[in-house]
Amino acid sequence: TLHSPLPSDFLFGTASSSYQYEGAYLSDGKGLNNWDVFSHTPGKIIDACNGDVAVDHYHRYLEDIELMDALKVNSYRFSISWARILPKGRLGEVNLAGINFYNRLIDALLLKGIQPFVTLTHFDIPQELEDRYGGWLSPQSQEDFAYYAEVCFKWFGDRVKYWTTFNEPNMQVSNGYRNAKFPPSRCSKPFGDCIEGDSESEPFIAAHNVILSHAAAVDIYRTKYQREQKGIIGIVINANWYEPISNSTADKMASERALSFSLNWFLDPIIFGKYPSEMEEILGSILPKFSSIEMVKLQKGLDFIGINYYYASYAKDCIFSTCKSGEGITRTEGLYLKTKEKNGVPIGKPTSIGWPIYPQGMEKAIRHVKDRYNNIPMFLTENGCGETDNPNATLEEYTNDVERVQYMEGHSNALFSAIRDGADVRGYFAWSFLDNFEWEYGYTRRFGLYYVDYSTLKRIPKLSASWYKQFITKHKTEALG
Ligand code: GCO
Repeated sequence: TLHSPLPSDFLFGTASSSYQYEGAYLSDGKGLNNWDVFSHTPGKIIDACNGDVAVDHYHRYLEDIELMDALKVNSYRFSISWARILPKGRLGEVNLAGINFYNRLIDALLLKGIQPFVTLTHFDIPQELEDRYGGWLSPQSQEDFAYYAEVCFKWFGDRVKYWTTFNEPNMQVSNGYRNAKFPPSRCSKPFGDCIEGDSESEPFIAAHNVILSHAAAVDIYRTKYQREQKGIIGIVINANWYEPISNSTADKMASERALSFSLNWFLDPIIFGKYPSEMEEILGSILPKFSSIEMVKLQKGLDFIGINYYYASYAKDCIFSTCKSGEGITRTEGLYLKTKEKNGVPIGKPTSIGWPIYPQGMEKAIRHVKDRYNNIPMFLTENGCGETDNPNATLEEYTNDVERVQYMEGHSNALFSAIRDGADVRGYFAWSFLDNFEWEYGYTRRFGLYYVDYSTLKRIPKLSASWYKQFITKHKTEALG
């Protein structure tokens, strides 16, 4: 077998987010956030559950860090709940009880040699910002995000060396403003009982404000904190892959458009100061423009890219051939048809939630980012296998997650080959440490290396937890030896 290609300072971690894990939704002065309000709205979450308790990480973080230590991880990716720190978004005082929770979490991690890898916003924002000015639809969000980011740098930056501004903004704005699967539940095409937006431009307006918010936070970090605190700052994008459905030029272009309308949408402006040309051509005046002042702000860029990869789809051209219905086909989505199969054959074996297993897609996504963005440092910030919860399963069936082990094996091999090929990937985070609240799917989808019994909140290791521990041990030993 080949020697481990991983550098000795490689980060092996697990990933989580505040709303999906913490619970304690009204504790210690936290304000309501958009997910609290959304998940309490009937009809939004399929099992009618919410994150009020979630996996109670807020109270059980010490136990959870013990379990992480047992896994031998050397990093933990989590997000900060903005509404815990600034209950009203910007106005009002910093909530010291919220600050103290993250101080205790960070200190306890560092005591075990586990590096905090911190997301500033993983979908949840103070509800007050939605109510006051419509959240990301307003340019005011930029100032408020920058203010919040600075509070975090100031309080935590002495110990946090890895920052990311946003998690998967590409999913966030599509789900929040196009198909109403996420708050603020707006849509540009009819979908369930969404609040119909005034135009199809909303996802692009929200994205524009997110990109400039990222830039504002990076600017503050660079000018006031980075020299002293010596950390790095980036953004996390969903990088699910698109294979052209045929060798035709039209279908190859369709897969490139699919990437432009998801991943490059955010990374191109941050790195090159402009939107992808395919987006400009197709969207015309729907796509906001960067003013010259904004272009200057964008020049701060980022230090690394975080990639979340789960699965791949096929992309079929919808410009030169007709697409009757399906995801991706409208002008604002990029004019390609997204399918999971070709002639009835799936691109990869689907897990029980229907996501095809296709590790080559991860390798290709890494290569795409490497080539397009000049081999910038990358972290694989999420990768994992989701299963539909079967309430009749025995504990033995829950914990014997052979499919998840195979998934992780396949994807770690894809990661190694990308690294051998020269990609500068510096860490891997399994999604997820524990089973948790899976957004609009509530508790019906499980991604954890640890099974969570939601009636007792007990955490029980699955086979994948012991696999991951062995995997980490093996690579750490090889890197040293
Ligand atoms: C994200 C993801 C996670 C999900 C995971 C499984 O945005 O980072 O949506 O929060 O839980 O991707 O779907």
